[in-house]
Amino acid sequence: MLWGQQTEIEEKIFVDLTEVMGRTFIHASKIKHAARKRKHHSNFRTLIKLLNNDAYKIESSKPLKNGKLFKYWKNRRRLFSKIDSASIYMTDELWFSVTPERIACFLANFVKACMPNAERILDVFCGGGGNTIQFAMQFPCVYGVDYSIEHIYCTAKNAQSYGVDDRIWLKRGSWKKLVSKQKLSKIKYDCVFGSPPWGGPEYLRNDVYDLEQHLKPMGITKMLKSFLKLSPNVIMFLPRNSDLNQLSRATRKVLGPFAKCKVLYVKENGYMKGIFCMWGECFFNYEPASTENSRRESSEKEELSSENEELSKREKHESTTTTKNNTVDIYDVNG
Ligand code: MGP
Repeated sequence: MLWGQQTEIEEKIFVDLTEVMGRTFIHASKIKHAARKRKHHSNFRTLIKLLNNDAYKIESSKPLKNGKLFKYWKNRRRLFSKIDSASIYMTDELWFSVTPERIACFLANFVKACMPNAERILDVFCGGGGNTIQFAMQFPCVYGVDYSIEHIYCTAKNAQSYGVDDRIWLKRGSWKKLVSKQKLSKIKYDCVFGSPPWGGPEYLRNDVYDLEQHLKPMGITKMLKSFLKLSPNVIMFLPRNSDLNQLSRATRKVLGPFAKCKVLYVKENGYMKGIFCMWGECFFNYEPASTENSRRESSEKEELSSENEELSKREKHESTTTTKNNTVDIYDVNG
């Protein structure tokens, strides 16, 4: 076959593939072009405005006007380490909901270790791209979905700043609708991840977070069911005070009486930030505990009980619900 012919065929395959994905997702590096092409749609007109105004760009040295966000702004370098050196874009909501970079990086590395041959990851609530970007550092195709066009815009811009926009495809849409209309099922995802809205910083108002009532856009049972429609390997980032009994019940209801959910408690700088809940054989079979890790884990557990009585109560509660199956681990992303 002549070189010219071969190129033509390869190009055709590439065009066909991008058309299939183009109908559902837009490539993060071509967001401007995609917005112009679809300008008859109001969401894309908004996107054009955001792009033209360079909206939501953070000036790292300028404190935010909204005083309630001050504590998040103070920790801005933990959210995006490039915030001083590159352009980072955030809405008010993203300040409190974006996954801090080290935590997102830890998760992406963990998933890579569990699934070294994985290629396609779906990030269901991509927000400002905290997780999407770190997944894209490890995997060739990362798909990000969000109900907000502003979030899609922020993810694309932040991904450009991290140099991974060529590995990211984005889609705006309500998760409920996308799942019920089977809009995402054409692609075979190796893993589906979601860090859903917890209801804002008030999520800590009650000692125990109700995963059926307060998680958006649906309770944990429905959410798990919807994720599993797209992949057998599912991960969610949930509040540190999540009701683990509800987690167990949801797991059994959706996957059967002997199903397991692995829970990783994640700390950053010694502070508990949230839990990663994992469903899927590959996450159970992964054996992270070198002797040093085990020692660190147990000393962290001790530190926890002396630090905070409520947390220590939850630890006991965890033991009864999940450590039976050796499925609760604690990691401090700072090592
Ligand atoms: P936090 O508990 O509001 O902050 O969020 P912090 O610094 O632990 O506050 P303190 O009051 O304990 O001092 C901790 C982390 O949880 C954030 O960095 C986000 O990654 C995550 N997070 C918080 N909220 C309110 C949400 C949310 O609504 N959705 C998602 N997906 N993540 C959230």
